[in-house]
Amino acid sequence: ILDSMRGRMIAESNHMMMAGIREFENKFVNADRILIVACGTSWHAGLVAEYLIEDLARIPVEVEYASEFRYRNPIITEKDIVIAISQSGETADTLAALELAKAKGATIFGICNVVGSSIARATDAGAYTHAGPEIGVASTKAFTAQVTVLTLIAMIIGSKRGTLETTKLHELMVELETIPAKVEQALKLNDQIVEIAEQYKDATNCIYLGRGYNFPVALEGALKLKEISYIHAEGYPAAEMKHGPIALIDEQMPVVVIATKDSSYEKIVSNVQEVKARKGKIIAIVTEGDTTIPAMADHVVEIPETSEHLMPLLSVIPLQLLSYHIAVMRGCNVDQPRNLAKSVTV
Ligand code: F1P
Repeated sequence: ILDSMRGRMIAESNHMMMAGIREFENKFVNADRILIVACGTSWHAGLVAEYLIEDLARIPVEVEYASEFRYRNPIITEKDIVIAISQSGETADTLAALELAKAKGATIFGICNVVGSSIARATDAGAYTHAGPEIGVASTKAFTAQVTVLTLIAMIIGSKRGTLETTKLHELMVELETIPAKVEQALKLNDQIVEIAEQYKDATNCIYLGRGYNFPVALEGALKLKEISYIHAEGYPAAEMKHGPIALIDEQMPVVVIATKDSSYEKIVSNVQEVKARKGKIIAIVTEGDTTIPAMADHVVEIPETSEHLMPLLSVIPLQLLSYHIAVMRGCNVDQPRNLAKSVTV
């Protein structure tokens, strides 16, 4: 299965004239460290990759805001692999970050959606996401495609390095095949999300909480709400809430908790209890069949079960739908939000 998957990736990347992952495989396998540079949604995909690569391939990963990278004299060596992620492939900060890393001798792998874009051309190798054109300014399907490519990379390196056991690899490959059908299922939540959006369309603030693989998803959910509906929203690791943001919680505060069944589930139950005790309005994204968190939540959105490694591919969908419907109800232009550019080239 792995070979066929790898074959598919190589066929894609060769087709698009990027060198592809096969030629890069040994570099990845022998890397001491992987640095990921990106902005916005692509940065959130990079954070998912940090969990994936460290867990499955046991290579240290650092995820950097490309917009900050060059201002702090970063330590980069020839042994580093830098993954630059960008939907548009034109984001000036990401391009500048990869050029800085390249000048210091690092090898650059690109993950871009737009074929022939500036970032794709500046890399040593890479993979296109082929998500199709993002019609709107805010990235949505690009996130899913970026996370998918990064998942495959983590699985391939993990299996090559021997850190990902064959049985576990096989399970993940089989599960990955089920994801398109599960995405379809998650999209059927649309009508339910319209009802939730109706109740929160006039909110002025919103908190998103997640743990583990769902932490970057919490950040992404908050970013989508800010970008297209102009509601102030912040995402936090669920346990970070008690280090400050908990002061914000009262009966007016919607709190979106991404609490699917995974290794951190028990911990997030206690975070939900803390929100409940302060009368926050809980919108819980849970795994189908869960009963513990639904018993405490004001709204429950059930998504299909999957491996925690693949969960961001599903858990982001209700959050994207929620932002979309709230934005439409508020009369915002979801395709062309104010002040935002599709490619931030300055
Ligand atoms: C990065 C990004 C997007 C965001 C908006 C502004 O773009 O921050 O994530 O939704 O469009 O730009 P990119 O480098 O992935 O093209």
